[in-house]
Amino acid sequence: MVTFLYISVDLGLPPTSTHTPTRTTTKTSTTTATPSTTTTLMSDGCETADVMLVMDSSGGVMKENWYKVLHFANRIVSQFDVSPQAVHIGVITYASHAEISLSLGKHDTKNDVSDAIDVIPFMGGATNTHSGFLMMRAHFSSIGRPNVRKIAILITDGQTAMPNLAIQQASYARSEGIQLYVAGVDKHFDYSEAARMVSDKNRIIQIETFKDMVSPILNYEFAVKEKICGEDDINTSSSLSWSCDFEDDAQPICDMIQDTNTDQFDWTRQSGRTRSGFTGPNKAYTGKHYIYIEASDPRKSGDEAIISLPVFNVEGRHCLSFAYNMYGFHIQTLEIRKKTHSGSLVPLWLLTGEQGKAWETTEISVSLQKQDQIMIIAKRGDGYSGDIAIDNIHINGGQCLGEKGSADITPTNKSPSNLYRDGSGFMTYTALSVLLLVLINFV
Ligand SMILES: [Ca+2]
Ligand SMILES: [Ca+2]
Repeated sequence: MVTFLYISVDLGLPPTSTHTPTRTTTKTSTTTATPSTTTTLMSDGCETADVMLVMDSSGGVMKENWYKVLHFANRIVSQFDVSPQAVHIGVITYASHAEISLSLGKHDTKNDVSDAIDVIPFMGGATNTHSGFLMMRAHFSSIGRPNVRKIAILITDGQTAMPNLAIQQASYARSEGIQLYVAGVDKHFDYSEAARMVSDKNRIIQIETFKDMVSPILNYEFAVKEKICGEDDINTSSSLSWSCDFEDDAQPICDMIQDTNTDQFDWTRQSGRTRSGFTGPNKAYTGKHYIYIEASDPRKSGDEAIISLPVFNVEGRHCLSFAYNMYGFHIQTLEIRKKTHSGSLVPLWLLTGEQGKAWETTEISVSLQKQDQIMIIAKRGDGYSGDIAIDNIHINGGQCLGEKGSADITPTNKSPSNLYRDGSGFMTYTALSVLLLVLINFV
């Protein structure tokens, strides 16, 4: 029997306004104290929230990794106060098509949610991330609680089948007040695509391998929680202002600390180019000196060098920025982690593979508790052409500059209106998807 149901979702129409109720607006409202109706509803806190996990179950993930994805999903759930009054959890699973694996708020306790997640079957098929997003938006719209923060976390290994559609759906989701985060795993994860889905690159969590996702040492679920819930410490920070440009001969690595226990080698201070050709920078980013990992003999694949910033004993939101050079055939990984007072490792940032000949810069939002320490880890790849360098490290109290001014990134290839103008087929496609969703879920 086919029942006709009307879902009041704007499933295809382009947002009418270019201004969307995102965290940027919220921040403005907290500082200027002129909240509009929309912004007051969008609390950055995590006590009450509707959280949807959107999980990629495509063939690329592979069945043997699926249980790791489920385990990771449960580790994320463990970070929230699941109850009827506080946090509701829902799960969308997708591959060629999307399914509601767990209705938002269906279960009242973490244990029940966890049991439901444990038995979600692997799908296999194409990576139609846009279908997952479409279903997520429809689900939020139909049973999301009004006036409650809406959070969607995409867990994917990347390579979306139709990137433009996925980016467009992400943009619609954001315009509907859904705060989107992406946890990307494995080497095929497309960072630049994810960056176009989220409003701020700090909402991307990169995970090197499926194994790391469930590592007993690395706590990616803390990183996810920090990115989502740390937003409520946005107005707390310190007057910390620390930097190191490696120029002082008396204190060549400032007060940074080389690891001597858990890694295989040390960072080297250098001026000019590095020892091997076709890898490493030609000169420092600032001044004459920088530090780098020398990938030549005797280094082996997987060797790590860890250097830490001092313990600053400060609390709240801080911004870490630095320049990095990752040039060479065998470039492996540069990573930033936070070691907490309890010894837990929280991954904050990760970059894998060659990034070009030039120095690049980045800034990372970091939420600090007293005793927390920031670690910089470089891993050597499969050959000598893998020198990784850093320079001009800064950490300051407060938000990152990019965050302060960040607006949602609109899709750059095609604006939604353009897609409509030149793609009548897309309209049909969207309409069909909606009909399909209605039939699959409500009949
Ligand atoms: Ca060392
Ligand atoms: Ca320098």
